[in-house]
Amino acid sequence: NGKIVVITGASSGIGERIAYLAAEQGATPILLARSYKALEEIASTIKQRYNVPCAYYELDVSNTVAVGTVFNQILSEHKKVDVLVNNAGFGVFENVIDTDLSKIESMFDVNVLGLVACTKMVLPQMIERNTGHIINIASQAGKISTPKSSVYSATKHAVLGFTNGLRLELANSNVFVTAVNPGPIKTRFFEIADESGNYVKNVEKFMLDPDFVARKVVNTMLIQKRELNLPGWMNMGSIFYYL
Ligand code: NJP
Repeated sequence: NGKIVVITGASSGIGERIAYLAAEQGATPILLARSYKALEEIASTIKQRYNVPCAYYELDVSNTVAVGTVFNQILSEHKKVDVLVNNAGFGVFENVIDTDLSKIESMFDVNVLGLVACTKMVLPQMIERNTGHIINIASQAGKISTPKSSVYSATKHAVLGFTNGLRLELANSNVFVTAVNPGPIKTRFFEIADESGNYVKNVEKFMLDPDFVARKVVNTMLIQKRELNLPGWMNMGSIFYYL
């Protein structure tokens, strides 16, 4: 399909799976993350397996200056961005009283400000071309809060608020904005989020497969016109309280 699909947080988990599945559909994935070596390997697999171009750039989305530089480079090298998947993110599941302010700042910097900064870089050319799709990976935690994830949950509430507002701003255009709200997914996410392993132990049997989530995201990318409820929001799995 030749679409240029930029994916943040493409070095593992859902982002990596989205890259493979987008390539399978004939898109050109552009991979962003801090782990350059991992991106290099994923890009090489994509080119061999799916015979599509694939580029990758090292980027910490919380560095807004770097976001500007890397997206300008992408736009100059690839001429356009058809789809932006704002997927980079992390959580720390701790009571607020035990959480360092630096970790709290970092969650907001990556999950919220980074996402907004990346969005701002692709919007002008999407509006100008009157086509494009911004897909924000939010969470069920963006709809309901649970103990020990107050701050993570606050960041995902912010993502949902931003997504809904931006969608209204673009309501008369052909630029779509979607939020994806998954429940717990089997990824590396919990190595940081849940050091004790207690949360994972409780929800393991309900966890979503990253491929399942990635497939929903890639199917959403392929939508060409506004359909019932889509692109809008998408819920998957449920929310758990066993912290
Ligand atoms: O987790 P993981 P997921 N700058 O850890 C990147 C949301 N979610 O796939 O930079 C740039 O495998 C990191 O790359 P690297 C979750 O909130 C998850 O599950 O190389 N990139 C890696 O590629 C998140 O928004 C669950 O370390 C940064 C990627 O982000 C999204 O799903 C449930 C970065 C994280 O991959 C993907 O998470 C839910 C930075 N500063 C929502 N920091 C779940 N797993 O249960 C991190 O509802 N990354």
